[in-house]
Amino acid sequence: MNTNLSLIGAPVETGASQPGCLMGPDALRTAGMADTLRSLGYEVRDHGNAGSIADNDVSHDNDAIRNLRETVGWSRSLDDIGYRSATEGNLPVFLGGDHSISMGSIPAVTRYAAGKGQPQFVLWLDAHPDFHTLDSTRSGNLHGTPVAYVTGQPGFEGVFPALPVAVDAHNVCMFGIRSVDERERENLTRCGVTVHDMRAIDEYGVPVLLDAFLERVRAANGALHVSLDVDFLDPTIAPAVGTTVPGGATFREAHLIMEMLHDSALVSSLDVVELNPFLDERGRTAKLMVDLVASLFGKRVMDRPTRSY
Ligand code: 4U7
Ligand code: MN
Ligand code: MN
Ligand code: MN
Repeated sequence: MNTNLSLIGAPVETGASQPGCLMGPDALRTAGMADTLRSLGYEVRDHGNAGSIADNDVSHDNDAIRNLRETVGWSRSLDDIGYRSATEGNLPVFLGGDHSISMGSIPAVTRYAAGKGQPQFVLWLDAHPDFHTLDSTRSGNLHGTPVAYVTGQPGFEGVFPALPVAVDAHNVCMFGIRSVDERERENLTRCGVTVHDMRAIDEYGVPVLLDAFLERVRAANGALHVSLDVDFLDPTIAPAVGTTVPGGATFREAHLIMEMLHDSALVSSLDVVELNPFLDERGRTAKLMVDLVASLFGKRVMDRPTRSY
């Protein structure tokens, strides 16, 4: 795994209905993100918070859509910053901000991977598939649309930046899903996204499902982006999120995913999104997110041989 990490703060809340994600990057910093990663042996550079380039006048005829220009502005700016960070040899860690930041982070890393001849894979850890298009969204909250955009679903053209390379929907694997809107369900099935809902985790457990996906990434020599939404976790352990859904991943399920990701050595970029510090209890969700990121970057209880594949 790349040991040069760049932290990119993305104080974005215009994609969500509830205010508060704006404070996400700073809460993750306060919970010790940079020093925790340094203590694991990484070179960590905190680039501070990015800004939006909101000098566009895009529009769309779905009147439900909220803050379209701001979100397009953020996706441009995060795409620039993320791409630069990757080309400079770093592993970008995007500190959100709501999940609309993936409309910048994923295009950036996908473009970078394509330049090296690598297909992009995405592990989406979320209660929701975020697979609405600009036409299908009812809430109009753009944090519900990033996966549709980055996989090149129709209707984003002329509004969001054109994607030089889209992520192949077959290379997206979702874990923790338990709230899917009807239009999303139809499109997910049609496009061939792998959706491991909570029932799949109950029935098979994390290792069987995750090993199969990691094996595919490895076989394709792919780049792997991990997008971790706070609401992937059960709300009893992670209350600081505006879109809680009961029945989420447990503490150990989440850590096991991170530990297996570390052992795979495949991860090339990361989003930590949807933390709303305004809804937190004495920083416990922020601390849990930092702890999960630490597991992804190699924190372990005991030294053990790396799992062989
Ligand atoms: B998140 C929702 F209707 N699907 O479109 C919508 F249920 O980034 C939720 O995963 C979107 O938190 C959740 O608004 C976006 C809703
Ligand atoms: Mn999400
Ligand atoms: Mn979600
Ligand atoms: Mn395919």
